[in-house]
Amino acid sequence: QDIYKQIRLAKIENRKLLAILLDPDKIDWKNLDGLLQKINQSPATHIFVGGSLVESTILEDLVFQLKLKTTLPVIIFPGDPSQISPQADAILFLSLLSGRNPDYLIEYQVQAAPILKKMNLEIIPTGYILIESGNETAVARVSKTKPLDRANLDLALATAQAGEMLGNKLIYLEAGSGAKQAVPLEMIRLISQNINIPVIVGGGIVALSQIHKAYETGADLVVIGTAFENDIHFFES
Ligand code: 1GP
Repeated sequence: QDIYKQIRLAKIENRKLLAILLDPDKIDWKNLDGLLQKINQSPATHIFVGGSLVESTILEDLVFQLKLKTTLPVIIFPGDPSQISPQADAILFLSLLSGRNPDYLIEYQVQAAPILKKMNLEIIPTGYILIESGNETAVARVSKTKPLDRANLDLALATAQAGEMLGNKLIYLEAGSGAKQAVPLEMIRLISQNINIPVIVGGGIVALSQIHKAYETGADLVVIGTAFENDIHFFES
């Protein structure tokens, strides 16, 4: 329960959190040590591991290396129930609330439950909300769901509030990896002001200034994937 407690405490103390998202399919394995060194030097507070289409064996390998060579909590951010590693610290137990595909609302959770029950992973129920981003992202394609209209703030808020009422402990506002447009700042502001649980924001954030704006408007934790994947010096600029 510790990882969630820390996220919750950071929110209460207004300490902002930063996660680097590593997709085992996309990282440069030849330069893994260089990558891990950059992660250790970065301002990241968490590492998320996952992707839309990742094999469990290479996910295990990556989590093993991360636990060996970094001190940051490693949180699984799964694309499907095969992406579970007992070596990680926690898992975001996602429900794709923006979509109406029952597989991502309950079927995969049912498949994952007996596997997770045998492990010691901290489970963090997370309402996952995909926001339209100007391009089709892998999450939308793989989950076969339609993201929420980025202009419809009321619907996004109602979705986040329903997520909180269902008992989720986090709300993740996702534009999708490699999104052309990140989650709108007005949406982050409205949602963070009207729910009590921590808000994660990710997708299409490619500049440090965008990270700060997301924090200022109420994001508690920002996720950076592509920008760091493309440039391991990203946090130094
Ligand atoms: C995707 O929110 C994350 O799930 C990160 O997206 O790769 O665009 O940083 P980016």
